[in-house]
Amino acid sequence: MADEVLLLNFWPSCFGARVKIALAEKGINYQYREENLLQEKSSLLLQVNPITKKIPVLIHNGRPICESLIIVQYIDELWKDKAPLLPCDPYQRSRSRFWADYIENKCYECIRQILYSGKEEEREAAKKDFIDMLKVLEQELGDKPYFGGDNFGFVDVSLVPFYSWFYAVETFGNFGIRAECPKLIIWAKRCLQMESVAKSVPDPHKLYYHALQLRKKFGVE
Ligand code: GS8
Repeated sequence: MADEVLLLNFWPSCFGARVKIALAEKGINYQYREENLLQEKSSLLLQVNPITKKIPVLIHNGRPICESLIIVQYIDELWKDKAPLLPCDPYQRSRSRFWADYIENKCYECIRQILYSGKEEEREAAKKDFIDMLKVLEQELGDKPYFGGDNFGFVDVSLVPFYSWFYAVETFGNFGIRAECPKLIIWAKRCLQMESVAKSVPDPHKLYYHALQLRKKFGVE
């Protein structure tokens, strides 16, 4: 029986983009259902993720999997005929998970504060944290083409969707990111040359207008 795969997502989400990249890397056909989080959540989302009520959710043969990094690992473990996203060596796997966790704990929160915090000092602190975090990641990348070495993998999947937000973050935050971490920018552009990434990440200009709408809603100026 063919696998039934359904992704619940909201188009601006970096978390959903991770799952789309992983599915594309593995060549999995799936159905896509857009959740408009600016309006009411669907009854399906509330049913399949009653705990956090967040997207993305992957529903595989009727069974839901939540949390983007867990979903990406599930995809990697299940569909093994394509190149793995996580390394095989347990130590290298733990390192990949460490960096994905580091990104998870910092990246979105910095972007959220820079774009939407009503307090200037919070926005300024978040800008500094964001640059510091990117520099740490740039150092970890070093001269490798991808975080795991020669092949695109789990840490790349975890981070690259956030690059789409750089344009909005730089414009609304009125600061420059690109000159601070040039190697990371080259890495992001390298990843974007891959079809699986290019077709999965949100468009930076659409994200800018999405952020503009939310800033108006939250009264940030
Ligand atoms: C984050 C998902 C998330 O924040 C993951 O899947 O990796 N750690 C989780 N999803 C947001 C949309 S993206 O900004 C969401 O669903 N928000 C709805 C809500 O908070 O009610």
